[in-house]
Amino acid sequence: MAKKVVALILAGGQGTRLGILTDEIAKPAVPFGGKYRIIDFALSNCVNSGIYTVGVLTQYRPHVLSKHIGIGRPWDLDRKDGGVVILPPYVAQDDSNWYKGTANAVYQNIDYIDAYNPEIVVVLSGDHIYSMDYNEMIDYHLSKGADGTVACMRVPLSEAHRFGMMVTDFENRIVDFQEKPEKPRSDLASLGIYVFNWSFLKERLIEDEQTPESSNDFGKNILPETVDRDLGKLFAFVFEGYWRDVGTLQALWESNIELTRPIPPLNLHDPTWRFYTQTEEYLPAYVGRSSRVRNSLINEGAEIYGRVDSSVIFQGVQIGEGSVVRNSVIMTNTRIGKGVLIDKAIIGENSVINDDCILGYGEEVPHETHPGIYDSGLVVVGYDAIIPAGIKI
Ligand code: ADQ
Ligand code: ADP
Repeated sequence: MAKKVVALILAGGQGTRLGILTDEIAKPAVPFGGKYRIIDFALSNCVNSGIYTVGVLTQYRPHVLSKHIGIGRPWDLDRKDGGVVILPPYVAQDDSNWYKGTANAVYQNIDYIDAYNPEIVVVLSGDHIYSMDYNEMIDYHLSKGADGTVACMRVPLSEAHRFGMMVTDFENRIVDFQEKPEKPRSDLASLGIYVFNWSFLKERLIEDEQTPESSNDFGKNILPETVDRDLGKLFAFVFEGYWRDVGTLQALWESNIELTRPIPPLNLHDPTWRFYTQTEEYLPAYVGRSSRVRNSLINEGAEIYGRVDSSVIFQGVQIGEGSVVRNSVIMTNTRIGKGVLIDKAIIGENSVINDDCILGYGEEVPHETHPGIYDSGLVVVGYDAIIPAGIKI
């Protein structure tokens, strides 16, 4: 890559819609795919794209995230020149008001960025699962002579209220941008992945901070203002690869279970596009004599004596004899006793599910056991939970 690029990963979001899974940790630190955490995907995309200067902008409960990223060794980001840096907010008042919005988070770190004097800054969200070569987007951005470029995808109109929605002209220039509109004017949704010329962005951020009524957010302020007041040229880059927003429990569950298909839409085995993570050492996984395992991801340290089907089994998970785990995500070090039935559930790390429990929403779970607490059709057990023997959820 000819141009000097700095990547900024926005990793401060609280992710209220992930409920109990984000009570203690920021959304980008939520475990995913058997051994990863969500932020591993953005970090790996950076290094695979040859971007080795990465700032991670934190806010809400950054402890697990900081520990996970450490000095960045698994991603080859433990470097003297560049590398990965965790950027906490400057003024610590309470748990959620340190940064105002995403643009303020970048504004607060202008000095960090300036120190590298980059031509281009890539702003990424730390809570998406995707595989993307940012060079393609940067090349497109340069070829358009853009000030900023927004990655986008077509979505069903019923989903538009969750996204920044844009209208483009014949050459893909953005002529209208609305953040989470009730009445969308197109089906082109922003993926929250931005490429900016740094000189342009810096000027916009400084101006935005001087606007008292602004919430200092890319989607709510920077992008629509740039378009409405014609302050610069923004282009849309249509992305056609794998991209998932795992911001709801249902979406998190689905993208995990997708990995168990014979040909998964996201290929973790692509030797040219590996995803890296920081993990502890575990013993080899052991699959016992009475077990039956199919279409599943089984990670190191797992011990399986029961039946596992279409599930993601994280490291160090134990599944006892006579237990059945289907269509479920069982996170690190969870212990499942004997005779347990789990179908369509997410079980958080370090949980204990004692003998003869029945959890889940799947076909194998008898109907009368559904309390109907969550209409998402999914049972979610938080981290460190202990479910007493014989409980039905
Ligand atoms: P949302 O994801 O709803 O929409 P937001 O909640 O601002 O927007 O989160 C964006 C990213 O920034 C997330 O990774 C979040 O963790 C992080 N974040 C939020 N506030 C932060 C802060 N103060 N400091 C650091 N990080 C912070 C955005 C765009 C939409 C787009 C969708 C795509 O605003 O236009 O369609 O992403 O998912
Ligand atoms: P937000 O405030 O971020 O929109 P919500 O609390 O409304 O988040 O939750 C979003 C979705 O997740 C809802 O459909 C809700 O029913 C579901 N949900 C929330 N917590 C749980 C949980 N513990 N188990 C299963 N589904 C849940």
